[in-house]
Amino acid sequence: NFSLEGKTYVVMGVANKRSIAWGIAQALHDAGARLIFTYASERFEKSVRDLADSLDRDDSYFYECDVTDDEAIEKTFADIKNDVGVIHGLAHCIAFAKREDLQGEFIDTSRDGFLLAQNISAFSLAAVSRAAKDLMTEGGSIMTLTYLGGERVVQNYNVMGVAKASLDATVKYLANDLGKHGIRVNAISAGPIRTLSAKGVGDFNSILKEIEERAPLRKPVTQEEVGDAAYFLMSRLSRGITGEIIHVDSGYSILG
Ligand code: 0WD
Repeated sequence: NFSLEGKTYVVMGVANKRSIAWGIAQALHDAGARLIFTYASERFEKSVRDLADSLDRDDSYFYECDVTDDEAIEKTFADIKNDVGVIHGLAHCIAFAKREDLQGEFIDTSRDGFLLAQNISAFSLAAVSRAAKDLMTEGGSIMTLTYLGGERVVQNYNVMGVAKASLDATVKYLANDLGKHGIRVNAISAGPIRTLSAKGVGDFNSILKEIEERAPLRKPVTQEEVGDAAYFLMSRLSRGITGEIIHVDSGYSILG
């Protein structure tokens, strides 16, 4: 059966109703799951709580967790352990790069900008997986969000493309480490979706237009479509899949 009733999932990275993380949260909720939300700073707390309030259940939990801070990660998962005990999965929907590094040429990326993007967008998956592992005593499913710009050059994606390449490799190494504990680790490579983060990418409109004109399905993907794929990855339907990068992108990645 496909229900997530009785299961608990951590969703990291809901910023607002356009966030891909919110599409994932809704899909997991609709399947009966209990949700735990984490947000980067106080600034996002109200919008995350307001969104969660629109779901018809009152056993959600909320924690502030800046993933650049080891102590914050440790504290967040200690608190989760204390408040709910076992978790069954985690959706990592977090990335960041400086706006100036998401336009022009990659070659101009600063050391700081490079390391910041790697830290928040790639290393953080390893850091939160390590902390979450101890709460996944019944096995689990960890997933992250990646993008085609990590596999090949996408104009303006620059430093974030390199961070996504690193994230994709991180998924594989984590899958290898955690498989023996019954924990799977996968990524969804989402097509472009207009979100807060997408605003930072130079000329995002022409990326979307290209999807409408050339992707096999001739339309951009939605948060709901990514959410349903996330639901599949969290459910037992995907129990044989780990270390995989699933493209939910209207088929765009098959084009040359
Ligand atoms: O086209 C797109 N939008 C695509 C996005 C296509 C393919 C992949 N993705 C990826 C992004 O790279 C990212 O990994 O999906 C993920 C989610 O991005 P999003 O939904 O496009 O963007 P947004 O709604 O801005 O969410 C990004 C989150 C925010 O949420 P919270 O509530 O946690 O603040 O990443 C967060 C950001 O604030 N974030 C951090 N979270 C914790 N610690 C940090 C941090 N230091 N920095 C940024």
